[in-house]
Amino acid sequence: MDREKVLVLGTGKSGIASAKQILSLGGQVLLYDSDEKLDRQKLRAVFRKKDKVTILTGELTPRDLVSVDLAVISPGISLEQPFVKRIDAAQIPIWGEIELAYQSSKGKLCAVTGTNGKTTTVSLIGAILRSFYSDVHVAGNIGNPFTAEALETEESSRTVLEVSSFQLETIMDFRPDVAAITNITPDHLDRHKTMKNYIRVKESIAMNQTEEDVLVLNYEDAELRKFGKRKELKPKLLWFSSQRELREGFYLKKDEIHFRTEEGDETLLNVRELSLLGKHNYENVMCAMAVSYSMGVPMEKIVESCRRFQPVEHRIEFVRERSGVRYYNDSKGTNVDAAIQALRAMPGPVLLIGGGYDKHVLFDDWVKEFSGRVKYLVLIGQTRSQIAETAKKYGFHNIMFAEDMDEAVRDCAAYADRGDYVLLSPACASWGMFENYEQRGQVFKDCVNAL
Ligand code: UMA
Repeated sequence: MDREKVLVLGTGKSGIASAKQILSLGGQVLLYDSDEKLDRQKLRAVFRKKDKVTILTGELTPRDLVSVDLAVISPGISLEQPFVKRIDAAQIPIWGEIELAYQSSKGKLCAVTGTNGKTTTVSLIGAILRSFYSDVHVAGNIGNPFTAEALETEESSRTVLEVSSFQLETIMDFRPDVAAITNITPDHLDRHKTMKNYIRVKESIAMNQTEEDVLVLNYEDAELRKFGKRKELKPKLLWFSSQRELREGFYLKKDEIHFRTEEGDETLLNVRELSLLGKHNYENVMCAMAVSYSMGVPMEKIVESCRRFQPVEHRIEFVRERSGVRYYNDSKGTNVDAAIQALRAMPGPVLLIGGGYDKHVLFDDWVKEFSGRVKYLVLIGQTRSQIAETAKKYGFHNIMFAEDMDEAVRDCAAYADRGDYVLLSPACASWGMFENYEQRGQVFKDCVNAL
């Protein structure tokens, strides 16, 4: 990287962290963002005066590409963008932020992808690894760019990464010692166009793995079961299942998590000892156990950490009880499958807040779960009419539209009876109304606490 000229695309968390990594390695940075209204002075102030950073905004011209050795792309930027195609046509290699970090990282690496459960699984793996290893890094899509951690790693480090499909699109040599895919259901089809593409991208987490590596897969996901049978797949497979006893692997039997190997069957814990709710969470726990076990953590440390683990923020997070009504924040329920899991985890009647940014997916599977569970549906955001139409198609008519989160929360509070559950689980991304799902969740919690 020494003296190389690197074009960094995007000035969000990933772009800034990538630029800093390149500068630390002696490179020079052209930091680009399509947003021409960006405050360049504010952005420049993020760096030291002596740093070799040039900021470019608006249109990227052919002149900007002269003598550029490498481009590093942020995950939120689609490869279909005309400026990205121009960079590609100029034969400048394009690495994802994850790849840049990987090239400089040391120690052992595990990486988790999948449509849902990534954040909970990665947080739990982080907690388990910390119970045994002293130098642990938790990074990636979870909100802490890998490039912000990579140069801090040593041979003794253990890193766990949450990896999104956006990030996997631009890997090259990226090879985790242990990889896991939690599940694959429709999401981000506005970007990947077809389910086939989306599945292919998710599965590429294992593309550079060898016989020395481990791949953890969910046996109950039809796509993953097919994937695991492919002949060209090199890593050792470790399965988990919430539905059946496996000959080898982690599985749920009634309320107990078991681990079976050639040496025998061991009961590890009862799910009632966990603070996490719902079957999907038991799958996350088994996935985290399988990854941590493959990373060398002794089983008793794994079990102890699972027992102590608390749910992550914005994922079926209990907010408060008011007048006998319990409020849950599932702002991280940004797609249909995640929203179904949250709905299934509620033990009583639900007043559901949904809707948001349009990712071009269908809501039928979500709506089919409403019967016998949802009392009222309060809709916000761009997709509210589409969701309302889908709900009516299945005979569900208790629907209200709200202009903002405050109105949605107040509507729910007004219609809820003692013993009901108010759940924000939108089945959509937050963009358009909020900066990200964290902000949406925080606004929800503020509105609930202000009741
Ligand atoms: N930009 C352009 N041109 C474009 C599009 C975007 O210049 O055509 C610029 C924007 O003006 C902005 C920057 O790119 O300045 C944003 O980059 P980014 O969207 O990659 O955002 P980051 O802040 O770098 O955050 C990213 C991830 N965001 C996305 O994948 C959209 C974060 O995941 C991640 O936590 C972070 O890197 C650290 O790794 C968020 C997410 O929503 C949580 N992920 C999706 C999900 O979980 O479903 C995949």
